[in-house]
Amino acid sequence: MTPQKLFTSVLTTAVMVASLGLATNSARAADAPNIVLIMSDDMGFSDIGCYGGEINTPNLDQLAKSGVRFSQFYNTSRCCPTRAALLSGVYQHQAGIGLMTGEKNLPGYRGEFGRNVVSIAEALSTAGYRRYMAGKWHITKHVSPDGPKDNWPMQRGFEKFYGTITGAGSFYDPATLCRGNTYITPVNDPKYKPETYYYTDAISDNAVTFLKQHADESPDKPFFLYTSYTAAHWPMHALPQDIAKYKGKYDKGFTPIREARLAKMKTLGLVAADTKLSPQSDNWEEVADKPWEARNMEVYAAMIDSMDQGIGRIVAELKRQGELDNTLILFLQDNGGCAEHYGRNTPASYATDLKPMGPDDLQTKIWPAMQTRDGRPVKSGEGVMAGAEDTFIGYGRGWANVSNTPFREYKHFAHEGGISTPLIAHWPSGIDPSRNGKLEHQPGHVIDIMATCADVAGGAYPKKFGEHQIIPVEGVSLRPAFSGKSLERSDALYFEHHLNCAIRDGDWKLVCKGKAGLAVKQFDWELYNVKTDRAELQNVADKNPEKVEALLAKWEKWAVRAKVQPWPYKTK
Ligand SMILES: [Ca+2]
Repeated sequence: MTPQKLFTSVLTTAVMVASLGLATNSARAADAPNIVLIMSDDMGFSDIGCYGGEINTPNLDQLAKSGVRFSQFYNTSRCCPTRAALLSGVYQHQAGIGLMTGEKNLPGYRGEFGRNVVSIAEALSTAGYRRYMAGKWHITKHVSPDGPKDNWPMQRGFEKFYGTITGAGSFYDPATLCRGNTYITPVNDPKYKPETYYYTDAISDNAVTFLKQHADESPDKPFFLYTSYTAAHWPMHALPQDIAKYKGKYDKGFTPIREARLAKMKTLGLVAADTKLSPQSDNWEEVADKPWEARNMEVYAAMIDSMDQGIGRIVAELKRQGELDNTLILFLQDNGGCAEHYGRNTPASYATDLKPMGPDDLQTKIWPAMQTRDGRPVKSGEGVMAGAEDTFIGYGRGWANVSNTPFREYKHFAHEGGISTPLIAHWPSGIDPSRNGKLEHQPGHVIDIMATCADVAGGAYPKKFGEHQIIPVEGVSLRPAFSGKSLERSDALYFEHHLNCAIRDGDWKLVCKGKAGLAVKQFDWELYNVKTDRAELQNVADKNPEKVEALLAKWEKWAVRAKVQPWPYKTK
């Protein structure tokens, strides 16, 4: 086609698109689907309604009803490594983020998203996708407003970005808040001026704005939208109207909620009918301040409720544009419920000489925020009722145990409570209606998301990007599972974070909490058949020494290949 003809064709298409209004993408080559990847933060396997929870998540439930839910999908058990594996399609160590964003001077532990990998946004740029991001980034050690910024979203494939460069922070005044490459504050951003600033809403609203702008700017192109919520990571911050919905709901403590969730999970078919609850971590009768502890869970539920409302607004905008049918929406969580103790101790004292902050003043501490913008101290510890901007509380181990019903352990760990996540896949044009509301029981991992995106976008995973050679993707496309077919996985799934290690091979899982200074073989490895014992209650390692040995050998081979070793592992 000559340039003149191409121009005429584009012009004709543009006129056609304009005349048909928003509800068309007929100009798009090969009809590649849009992709909306939504991830939440520090939530347990059974929190949302369609995975057994009592928390009100009608929008996620609706996506599940008209899509497919995966019952054995895995993350890496922590924020940074999950984001590195999710965005690159390789294990997090291979992408340089085996631990968090700290430099350990080892290839797998650089604390920086490597240039030997591409992000999904970079990969999809080669397939003509527009790429937008709203939310938490957290895969670079460089968070200063003065740079370097070469591993920030705009330098790793995204064309528009609103969100935070680092992890946790206040929902009313997030530290490291940026628009594009520029640091902003909730009060000096000319492009977003809500009546009440709340980060979850800000992420949802900016995501919707990016979708609206896309319809105006490039309706002939598919888009990739990465929406990375910080709900429901500590601090427990939520809006009063959302907290009010859960008033009194958790007054009876941990046990009734765990039991109700397990019963619902069995009804939904998410776990086997004979699944038992893992041991309960905390006794409600021994909780000293029950109203305080119940309030923490009310606020946690409200945070998730608010996120679901925002997902509803994103879905509504896709529907309004006529794009919902040809959009692959994926929802998942970055790690299991969090038993960390942050915000649960009362400081000895609070500053009394605080001054109000100006509109351009940045929160200098990421957590806890030192003060509110109007000059009040931020308070922690028992008795401080969570929710408002002058509080900073974590919901604690007892509720994290509830979030991870019926599994053992938490965020950080390779047991099922740490690494299990929902995955909802919704794509009316790409998933047969006969699969609507169905469960998919094949195991999957966040490394599969890149392969899936590349697959549906038409094979957009590059071997070379710029001047950099790109390592092969480790995950497999989930697309066959959308229609009930077998995944083309030839290897096991592997885990390592903070010496917590596991291998999932078929129905077998070998898992441990490792200890620094010991050789890998000296770790206390546990063996489970997760088909019959997903809650990991019957360790059968002693009865199956050959299986343990074989799986351990496989894990060690992977650990060397994937740059997990040598970390603090002894070789002998
Ligand atoms: Ca997290």
